[in-house]
Amino acid sequence: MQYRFPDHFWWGSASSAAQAEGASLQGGKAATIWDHWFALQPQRFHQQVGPADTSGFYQHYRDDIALLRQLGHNSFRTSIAWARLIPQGVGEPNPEAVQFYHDMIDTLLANGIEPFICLFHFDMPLTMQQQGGWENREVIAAYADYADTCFRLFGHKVKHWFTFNEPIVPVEGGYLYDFHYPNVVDFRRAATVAYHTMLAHAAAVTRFRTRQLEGEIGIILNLTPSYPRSTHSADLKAAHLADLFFNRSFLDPAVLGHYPQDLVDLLREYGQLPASHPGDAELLAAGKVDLLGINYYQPRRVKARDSAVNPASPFLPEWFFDYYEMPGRKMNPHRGWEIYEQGIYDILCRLRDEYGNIPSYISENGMGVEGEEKFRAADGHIADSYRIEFIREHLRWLHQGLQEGCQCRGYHLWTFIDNWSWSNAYKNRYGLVRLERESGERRIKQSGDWFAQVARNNGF
Ligand code: BGP
Repeated sequence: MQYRFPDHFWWGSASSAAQAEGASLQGGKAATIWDHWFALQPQRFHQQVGPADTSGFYQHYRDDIALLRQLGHNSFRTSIAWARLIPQGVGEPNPEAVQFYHDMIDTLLANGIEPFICLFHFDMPLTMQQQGGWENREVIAAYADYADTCFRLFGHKVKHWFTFNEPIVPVEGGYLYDFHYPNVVDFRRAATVAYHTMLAHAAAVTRFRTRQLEGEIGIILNLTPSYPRSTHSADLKAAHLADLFFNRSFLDPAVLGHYPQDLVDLLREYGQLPASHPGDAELLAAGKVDLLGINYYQPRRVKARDSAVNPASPFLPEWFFDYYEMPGRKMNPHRGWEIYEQGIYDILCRLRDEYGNIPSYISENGMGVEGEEKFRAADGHIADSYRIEFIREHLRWLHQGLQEGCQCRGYHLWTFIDNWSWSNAYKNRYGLVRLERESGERRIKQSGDWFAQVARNNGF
């Protein structure tokens, strides 16, 4: 075997409550911002398919977990829905939800699959959003109580916890670029949301540690290596600033326990710094993670801006760089994203060299394909050899990182079954398993068989 992975390497996939469970207003669950936004503006969702229309994990979790086992998984990440567990955001947990999450976790464990549980995957309870969401500092305490409830209820079974999935995405989507509710475009409010999210993260980590549970706690960040067009100083500066906004704004507080000084200075200079309170720095310092999840899809290629900024335009990170389409870059023809496998290795080496070689794992990586039914073979299964190649090439670079001393403990694919994805709904299929939306039938794709073999052999 050419690529052998370390013993106990985590092989699996990731999913999220809002994208898989369905039963969006059943079992005592209250609405999230997704239910609300869909009711307000269904036309903003691909083919007007909303958050109720999932693969139905809430009902089918037993069969789906049996499938995970067939796919060779020894670990699986999903999230708990805050609005299911504590429907009004604060208060006593909903007994039906407690039962469901216990059953789900127990079923995973009984199948030899380690549950990796994330506490927040873009699904803000509507009641919390109506109180200002992450702009309101009081939501921090509500979230910390919710997190603590999860640790109390499930902490003796779950050993891998994550406070947030891609915390920058609700900031970008909700407060900068208009692709999540509440569709605000205002950098200072975005910065406040980002800051409060990290305070909430740190508060949850503190609560976890107070309980002295066996296990570890981390955060999942979507890291996008920023590559400059050239080595000219203006391009290097552009890449440095893009990295500061999109990576280090979360990576530094999560791993080092404080914000990068140059980010703080820059935001202060432009009047965009969020308000802080005494004690915040100490809280953030206590929130350093044990483990970092890395979601990697594509890099960010940037160059110095071609034209001066119009100072009347809203302040955005793009005041400091332009995007750059590198000639000859490899594209995913079915999703419009660049494929750059070495990015995974570059991230791991950076964590080794600049972030104390913090233990990490790849918490998401995957290939979205629009119109995937055109790859259906005569016998009806999806012959997705492109996905096999995508995964294999990323694993090669991950393996190279391991050879060079990086501490990467696993690889989770996005995702195990085609799922509903935010405003893209079912536009891009990512699964190892095909979901037939009409019948609900599940059918393992070619990549699923291949992945199972890799996981069982611990290499390829
Ligand atoms: C990540 C999210 C996932 C999933 C994935 C694919 O950012 O953590 O929840 O949505 O992206 O995204 P899309 O379906 O939009 O291609």
